[in-house]
Amino acid sequence: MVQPESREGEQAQLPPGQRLQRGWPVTHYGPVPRFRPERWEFRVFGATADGGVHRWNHEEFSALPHETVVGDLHCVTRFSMLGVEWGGVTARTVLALAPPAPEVTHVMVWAEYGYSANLRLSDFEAEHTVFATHRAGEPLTAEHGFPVRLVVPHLYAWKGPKWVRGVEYMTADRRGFWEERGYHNIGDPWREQRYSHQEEPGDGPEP
Ligand SMILES: Nc1nc2c(c(=O)[nH]1)N[C@H]1C(S)=C(S)[C@@H](COP(=O)(O)O)O[C@H]1N2
Ligand SMILES: [Mo]
Repeated sequence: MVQPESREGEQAQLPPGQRLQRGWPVTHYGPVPRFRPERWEFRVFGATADGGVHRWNHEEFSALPHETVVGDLHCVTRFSMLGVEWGGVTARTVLALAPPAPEVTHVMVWAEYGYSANLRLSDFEAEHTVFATHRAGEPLTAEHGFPVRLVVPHLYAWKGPKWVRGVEYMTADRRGFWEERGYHNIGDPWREQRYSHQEEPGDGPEP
């Protein structure tokens, strides 16, 4: 039997070892945090250019320039979603509003309950890296990260914390939550960088 052409096209867009997921499963460690708008803020701290902490409350963050980005989601447990429409604030907008010091090489993105993911500045500043508030025009649901989750379409999805609360600018690399627990420091699905034992010299700090 001949496969419909769209399936073949989608297969070609899947990184090695991944399969297509219909629908949108919920995947995370720990409980779903409750959103408390009066306590919520988005903080940029660490090695900022002006040495200060930049903060936005929910109303202020919601008023930042809103853009739409199309990007995939690849979970290291092997399911992928292709061509998802995300709406929100691009990492480039955050970098422009809260510039990093020239020495910054990496960022740590922090979420509720201490979840974190480290990224090279080059991955963070990619044009499709987005602090998503919406998916396909609809606000995110609580389970998918409301009010804000990061999406880094070219890396495995653990690099995109749900329930983001802040970004730390770093002048050296440091492992985040899953990177400390055996997952690859960089996490490029096209190179199948799943586990820290696959790391090569220069891919990250000592595990
Ligand atoms: N705060 C937080 N964000 C997280 C995780 C988590 O455990 N905690 N899991 C990550 C993983 S492994 C995946 S695959 C995606 C799943 O996003 P989804 O539940 O919206 O599909 O969220 C990522 N973001
Ligand atoms: Mo995942």
